Formats: sequence, C-alpha cells, structure tokens
Amino acid sequence: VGDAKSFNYATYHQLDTIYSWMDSMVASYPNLISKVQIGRSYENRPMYALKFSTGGSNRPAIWIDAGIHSREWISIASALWMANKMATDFGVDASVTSLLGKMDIYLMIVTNPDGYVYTHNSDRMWRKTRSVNPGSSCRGVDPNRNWNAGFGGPGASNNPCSDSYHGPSAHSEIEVKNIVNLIKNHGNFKSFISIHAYSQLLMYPYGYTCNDIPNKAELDSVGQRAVQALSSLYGTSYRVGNICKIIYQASGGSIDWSYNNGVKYSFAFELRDTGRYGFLLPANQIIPTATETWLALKYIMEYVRDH
Ligand code: ING
Ligand code: ZN
Repeated sequence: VGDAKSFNYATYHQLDTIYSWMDSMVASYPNLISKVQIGRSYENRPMYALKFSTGGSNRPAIWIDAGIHSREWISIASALWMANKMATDFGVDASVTSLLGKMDIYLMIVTNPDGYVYTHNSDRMWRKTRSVNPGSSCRGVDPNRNWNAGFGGPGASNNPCSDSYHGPSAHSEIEVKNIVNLIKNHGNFKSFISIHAYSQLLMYPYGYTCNDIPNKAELDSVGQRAVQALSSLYGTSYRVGNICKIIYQASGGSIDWSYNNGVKYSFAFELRDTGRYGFLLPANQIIPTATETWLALKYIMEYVRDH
C-alpha cells in the first residue's frame, strides 16, 4: 500500500494517483473508511465513493461530491484534504467523532473521471462528460444539467457543442445515473452537498426556477452560519442564496434533484476564487481553501446530525 501520511495535499494530482491514495486511506483507516464502487464512467473507469462509517445498518447519511465538472480542480484537491482531515480527526475531535457515531458520509472525490483525465491530457478547460453525441462532432454532456429536475428547461443548452448541454434525456450520463441509483437504493440520505468552483458561494435550491423552496428560511440560515465559520479563518468572503438568484438560472442540477427527492439539506459550494485565477487556482491555495471550506462543511454536517 501507499502511504496516506506522506501524501502531498498541496498539489494537484492525476486520477491514478488519487485512486491509489484511496487504497492507502482504506488501508490506513480500515475501521472507518471503505471504498464503494458505484459503477463505471462512460469510458469505463471505476467511480468510487469513500464511505466513512463506524457501523450500524443504513445509517442516516450525507453525500458529498467533488469534481463533477472536471476543470474545477480545487474542488477535487479540497475533497482529498477533507477526507484526510475527517480520518485524522476521528477519535480526536469530539464533533467529528460524534458525527460519525450517528451518520455515514459518502465522499465522491472524482465524480467525472473521464473529464478529469481529459483535463490533464488534452484540454485543461474541459467541463463535461466525454460521451459521444450522435450526429455531432462535439462530445460531452454537462453532468450538472442532466438531472431530472426541470430537465431541459431554461439555463441549459440543447446544443451538444455547448458547455451546458443538457444531454438527450435526464440521467443519460452514466456518471449521473450511478449516483441517482445509489441515493435511491440507499434511501436514507439527509444531506447532499456538491462542490464546484469558482465564485465563493454557498447555494441551495432551486436553480431551475427562481421560486423559493419551502425550506428557504432554514437553509438560508444554515448557509449563513456555515460561511460565517468559513470566513472566520482567513476572512474569505462568501455569499449565500438560491442558485437561480445568486448565480444564474440553471436547470437539471444535482441539488435540485436531491432536494425534490427528499434530501432536505441540499447545498452546492463554489470555492475560491472570485475570478483572478478562476479554474487555474494556484496550488499554494489548496490547503487554505480546503481548511476554510472544512469549517463550513463541518457546520452543515453538525446541523444535519442534530436535526
Ligand atoms: N457552477 C454551477 C453550474 O453547474 C450550479 C452552478 C450549481 C448550478 C448547482 C446548478 C446547481 O453551472 C459551476 N461553476 O459549475
Ligand atoms: Zn461546476
């Protein structure tokens, strides 16, 4: 096995390095972490979630995904750091310990593995999946426009060459379908958190409509307190709001689907920065970004545990 302790969290890694790091995490924390393969990608790569669990059967659970858009490298790098943080804090930090005494956490670090490999080998700015679009020379579907929540409505494109192409049908992308199957089969997810970059936002549903959700007041206050915790570390400023109003109307997004399927605490992060470096966030910001984001994430998870 590799060495989870000597892994360099302060740099961006390729997919195969991340996949062997996962094995070393499982080997280092066998009583806490297991690797769940939820299926394979379009190009046949395995898709793994790290499951943090101290036992029980089908405990209430939290879903966290990173890297659904492949060029958003800071999301993946931060998720790696946070996985290690959770593992090392368990049994040491009272809050993480009690959280994992009650709930399971599923962390999918590379949600779009084909796209991620493509950003390393061919096009650093690739966002979508790599599926072939029949009748078009353009490849890929936006995996965050492909969910069955206002699918095909405003804020998605029907042009296969667009970066926000919604795809031929809801859940046409196997990467999306694999997650839908896991969430539905499990049936006990209380929170669904998707990590993107960039813009420094913490968002809740909806994206497909600007109408308020029934739980707007609660999610807004959880969000505000989460970003307060985040900002307390380095003063990084975040805004909180519903997707449609705070960023733009976007249909077919994952957290709209999770919310409509009974997962009340559905949130999406847009990590650093606000545009100076954008997707090309320098590696020396990985650990500061992950450390501050962890405070917000932990706040949300504690709230979910207690409600
Ligand atoms: N932003 C997200 C996008 O998919 C988003 C914003 C989040 C839309 C959640 C809908 C739901 O466009 C980035 N940077 O990808
Ligand atoms: Zn994104």
